[in-house]
Order: sequence, then structure tokens, then C-alpha cells
Amino acid sequence: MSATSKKGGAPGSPTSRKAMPLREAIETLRAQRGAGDVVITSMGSAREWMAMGPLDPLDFIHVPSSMGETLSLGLGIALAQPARRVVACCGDGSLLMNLGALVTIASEAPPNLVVVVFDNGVYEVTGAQSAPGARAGADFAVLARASGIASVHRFGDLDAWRSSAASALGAPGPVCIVLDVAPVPGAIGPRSPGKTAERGPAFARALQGG
Ligand SMILES: Cc1ncc(C[n+]2csc(CCOP(=O)(O)OP(=O)(O)O)c2C)c(N)n1
Repeated sequence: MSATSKKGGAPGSPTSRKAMPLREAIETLRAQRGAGDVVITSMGSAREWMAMGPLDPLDFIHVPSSMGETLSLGLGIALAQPARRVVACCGDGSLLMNLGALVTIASEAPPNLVVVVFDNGVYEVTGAQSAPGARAGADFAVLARASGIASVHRFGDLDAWRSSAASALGAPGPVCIVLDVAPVPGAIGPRSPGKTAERGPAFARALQGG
């Protein structure tokens, strides 16, 4: 796998930055997961998260989903359960579908919410079509800051992410971490781990401690 994004963009633009492998980026996140943390994944992050081992009752694999919902879902859970850290993962394409959520998150300012954006520049799970953020040279870290989120981090280098993950994830929220990741060649979409009608109530019970 190439260590460099194949995205286009002008030299120095977000789309031409170094990118880390998705699998290792998520393994690094997973290593920081604490007991009681909620982790919500979707699209490519859900596929990789499920491949890494058995699910925790506080994992919510948001598949199928409407793009960008993990941010709003994570915000709601973070507000309802302030004692838990909530990590809401999304792709760059999904973030664009719900970009306003960044402003809502900033305005509600839950200290226990971390948004992780896996920016691969493509709609990976539907066939790697180029995503508009990459074509436009949009910088999601800048957009997050401009939305009012104070704690924003961006990593394209795996070693830098590994060495900073604990402090970035542990900072008072809301936190937004943008990870530049390389598209996974030939990747397929995640399969739902079960019936949503059953998984939703089970997740709600886990949130209530049961
Ligand atoms: C509102 C909405 N529009 C279109 C889709 C179809 N769709 C599912 S996944 C996807 C691409 C997701 O791209 P991204 O969020 O960047 O995640 P990646 O696949 O790169 O991990 C699309 C277009 C959808 N699920 N929801």
C-alpha cells in the first residue's frame, strides 16, 4: 500500500499531503479505547473495526446509515452520557453530507466527544469515486476550527498519530481529529453485523449499563 495519497490537489494542499494506511490508523485508535468508551463507526472505518476482533457492547457499527449521521449520533450520546467518552468516526464524504454538525457540536461543546474523520479523498465503500472535498482541496481541520471547535488535530504520518493519539483523544472536547488515510485498493463496503432493529435496543441497553 502506498504511503502517499493518490488524491489530486495543488502541492501543499490537504489533498496532496502524506497519508497513512487506514488499518494502522484504526488500530492506533483502538489501542486507546478505554472501558466505557463508546465508539461509533461507519463506512470504511466500520469495515476495518469489525475485522479487528469481536465487538464491544459499546461499539456501534452504524451500517447501513445515511452519510454523516455518526456525528449527530455521537453528539446526542455524548450529551446524554457525559461520563462516557464518545468517539464518532466518519469518512470525508460523510462529513460533507452533515458538515453543519461541526457547528452544532461546537455550540453544544460536549467535553466528552471526539470526532475522527478518515480523510481518504474518495467514497471508498461505493467504488472509490473521488469525493468533492479532495477535488476542491477542502481542509477539514480548518473547517472544524472555523466551526468553533477549539481542539483540532490533523495527522497524515502514522508515527505522529501513534505518538499523539493518547493526548489528542484525551484532550477536553469537543475534539476533532482528521486523519489523512490512503484509500484501500479494491475495498468493499462493510456488512451490517446484524439486524438494526435488534442492534439498536442492545446498544441502548449497553449505554444504560445493562
Ligand atoms: C445521504 C447518503 N447518500 C448516499 C449514500 C450512499 N453511500 C454510502 S457510503 C458512500 C460513500 C461514503 O464515503 P465516505 O464517507 O468518504 O467513507 P469511505 O467509504 O471513504 O470510508 C455513499 C455515497 C448514503 N449512504 N447516504
